Amino acid sequence: MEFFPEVAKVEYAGPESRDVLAYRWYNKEEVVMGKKMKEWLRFSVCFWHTFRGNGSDPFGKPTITHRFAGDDGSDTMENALRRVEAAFELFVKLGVEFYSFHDVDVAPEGKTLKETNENLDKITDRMLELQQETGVKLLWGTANLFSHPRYMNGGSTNPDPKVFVRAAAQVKKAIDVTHKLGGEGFVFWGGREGYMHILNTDMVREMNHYAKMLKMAIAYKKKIGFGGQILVEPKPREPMKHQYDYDVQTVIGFLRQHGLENEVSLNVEPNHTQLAGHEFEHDVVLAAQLGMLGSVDANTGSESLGWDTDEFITDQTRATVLCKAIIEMGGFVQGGLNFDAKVRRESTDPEDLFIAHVASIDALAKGLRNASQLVSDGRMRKMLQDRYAGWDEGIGQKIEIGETSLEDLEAHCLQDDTEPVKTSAKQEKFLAVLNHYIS
Ligand code: XUL
Ligand code: CO
Repeated sequence: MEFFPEVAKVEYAGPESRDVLAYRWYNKEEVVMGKKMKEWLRFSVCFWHTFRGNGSDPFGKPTITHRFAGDDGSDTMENALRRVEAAFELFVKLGVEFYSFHDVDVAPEGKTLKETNENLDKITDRMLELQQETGVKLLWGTANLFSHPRYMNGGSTNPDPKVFVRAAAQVKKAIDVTHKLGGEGFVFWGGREGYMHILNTDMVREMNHYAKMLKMAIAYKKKIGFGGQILVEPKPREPMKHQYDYDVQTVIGFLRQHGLENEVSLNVEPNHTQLAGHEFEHDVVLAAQLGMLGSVDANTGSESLGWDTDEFITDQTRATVLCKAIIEMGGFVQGGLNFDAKVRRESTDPEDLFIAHVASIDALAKGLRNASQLVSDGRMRKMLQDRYAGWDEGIGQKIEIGETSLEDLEAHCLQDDTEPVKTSAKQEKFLAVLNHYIS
């Protein structure tokens, strides 16, 4: 059965095309800077927004109740099985090679853990067959430790150890099925790992418990020979008032505090970065430069709405800056660009799901092309190097290699007490040069 009869396979048609269901820039086998576009970009469709999102928001009921032909909107095993068939049809029609999911996205929860696990086994058996039939692979799996009421006070950071134990059992099973499906990663997104009020919260104890959960996951991964990366996805708030995985810098500090920096890498989502008060690209660039960028949840927020709107990236400038960071780190190893993005509540046609992915895939493919020229021309790199050139020689170099004390620098200053020459930061020039690569 065809689940999206209204949409044909999306093909590369070149820049002259005016078809919103064709690729103008994403020519997956084409080589850009020594690698195929599909290898640089490693696009992934997320299961939760694309197949479980229903358009509801804090003010309104679902607007999207039937995602695909035959979707009866129910949370039954029959519909779950139909849903995975529909999902693989969408992946194949888009030509995307990866997907991601939470345990609860694909299989209905049973009355007991045992029943839930059996449901998950059955559905993931079919997913494995579909992977083998289509060649589509799993980018990462994750356990949803935030939707069920039992997790209202957190999963790994819950004041009640009984909830922690339940969360651990769920994490174990989610790692098991991710391993079975050959997933390249397993994500921890701490949606409720934080607090609503500081007065009723023992922050340090909660964060230590969170580290314990990560350590057990790493131990289990090694025990079963799961080769995927363990990832933490930062987000500063929403649903909680404060979340422990605030942003990249905070998470790296936490990982180093617990000796986990070599075991865990980061899944960075630009919309979360924006919620932390940074620019769209800040966390991606920082994590990439620190060698900690495992994967990206490719989306963006909206300047005029204060919450996590999870929009598809369609802006070429943003796409170019994002791809510049990916090229400069040499590309992903096990990660990719996962569309943790959703169509608007008002976009209710099944074809809108396709149009949204195609628009973002193409914007990012154009971003990759732009960034490859920007990086290979080396003009901006040279401008940056020039700005820091003083550190490559003389006293600057001595400070960098740790050969100086405060007394040395005082002596240096007393000997040459002239004012530093004012040097322009050239921000507008950097932006002008960036624009030379965007057309
Ligand atoms: C929520 C979010 C999650 C994670 C996976 O803001 O980004 O969907 O990506 O749990
Ligand atoms: Co995300």
